[in-house]
Amino acid sequence: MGKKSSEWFRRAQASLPDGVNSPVRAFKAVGGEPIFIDYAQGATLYDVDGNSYVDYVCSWGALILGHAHPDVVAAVKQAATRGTSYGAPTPGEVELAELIKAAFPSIELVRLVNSGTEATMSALRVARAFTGRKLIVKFDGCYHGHADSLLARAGSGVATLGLPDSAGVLEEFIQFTLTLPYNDLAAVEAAFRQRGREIAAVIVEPVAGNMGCVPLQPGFLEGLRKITGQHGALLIFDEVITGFRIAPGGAQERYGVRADLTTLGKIIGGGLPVGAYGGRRDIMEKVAPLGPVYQAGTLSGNPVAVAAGMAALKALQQPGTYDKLEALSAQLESSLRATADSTGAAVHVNRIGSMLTLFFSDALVTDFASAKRADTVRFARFFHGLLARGIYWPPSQFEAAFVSLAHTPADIEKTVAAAGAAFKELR
Ligand code: KE4
Repeated sequence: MGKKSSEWFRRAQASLPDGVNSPVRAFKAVGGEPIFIDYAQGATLYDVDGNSYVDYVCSWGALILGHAHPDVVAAVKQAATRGTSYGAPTPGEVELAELIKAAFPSIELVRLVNSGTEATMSALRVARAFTGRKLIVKFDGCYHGHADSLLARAGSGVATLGLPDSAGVLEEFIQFTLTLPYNDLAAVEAAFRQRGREIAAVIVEPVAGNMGCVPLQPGFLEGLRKITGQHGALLIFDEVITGFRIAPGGAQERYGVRADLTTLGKIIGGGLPVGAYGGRRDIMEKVAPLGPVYQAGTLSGNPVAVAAGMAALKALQQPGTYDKLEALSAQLESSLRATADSTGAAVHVNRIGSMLTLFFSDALVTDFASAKRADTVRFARFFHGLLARGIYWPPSQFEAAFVSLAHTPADIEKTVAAAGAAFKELR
């Protein structure tokens, strides 16, 4: 821990809850104090003590191009000179909406907001208004932002009336949230058999990133699509992480299953605050002022954020972008597996595209229950072993690591060498 970082952390704790503006940044899951970042460039972070790190957090997935991408910086600079916010419609937000629709054929109408939380909260409201039903199904271990009705998790196995996962979330707020085991289609079928007519929507991370990276079993998305269709419930894909990450059109493009509503965030803002929710026109026409579902935002579609998002999405359209990400990510996965094997470390790597998690578990991780069996103490020691060697891995076993287009094979080699040394320290 650098001296200046410690000083900043102390000072931050006097003004911010535990010195951070989002809990996962505080290193609570791995111990120690967070490092304070001075600046970043490409795949590298520089902390206030002058240390540098290969970054695999990438602003929790937002920075698929890497930090301070020249196109994004130029677009932000140019937009800012024209004013930072008008609270009135602008051509840029229309163009960003069109870029999103071009990648997601299931999105006929879209509303820009300022975060993934706003996107999912609004999508649920629209789903309830459209169907006239109350119940929402989510999956244990999936995180969809911090809206009250989504801060719920299974109390036990099958369909469960949510138990608050956060103080201040009243049971009344989540009594209409059913939480099911991820990847368990039988549990979904049972819930719909029991209460199908009350279920407004199923919301799912089509590749989970928030229990660590956990892909869905083959057929699960198709099963959700079928069951929701049969019962008149909506299928909501929370693609805040996967959108433009695992393919330009996210999981819907990669797996060929269309959602009724899709939520987006992170990458579409190019590192600035942009979220979005959208989908079928007949559903989205419920949104004010066209329809009766109220949702608003002072800075929604903000011209500077939209300029960053458009620059990022346009940069991603370069030919070979996703092939390059796949090659880098595959190299990281295979080298980490080989190094773990050679040092006898009991780890499992789950990877989809350029999102991956290294679980300290000798068993497959296919849902939250199996993810929670990972050895978080060893993960914490591994995390610090990497950090001390200039690698900034996500500070939680239950988060995904991200590869960006700014990472190089040399970065991957440095990472794998550091991982090998860190694994050895665990012996
Ligand atoms: P935001 O409100 O943080 O922009 O988005 C919420 C959200 C919604 N859906 C998914 C699938 C998400 O992953 C997120 C946010 N992800 C977390 C960590 N994976 C953001 C990091 C943080 O909370 O600080």
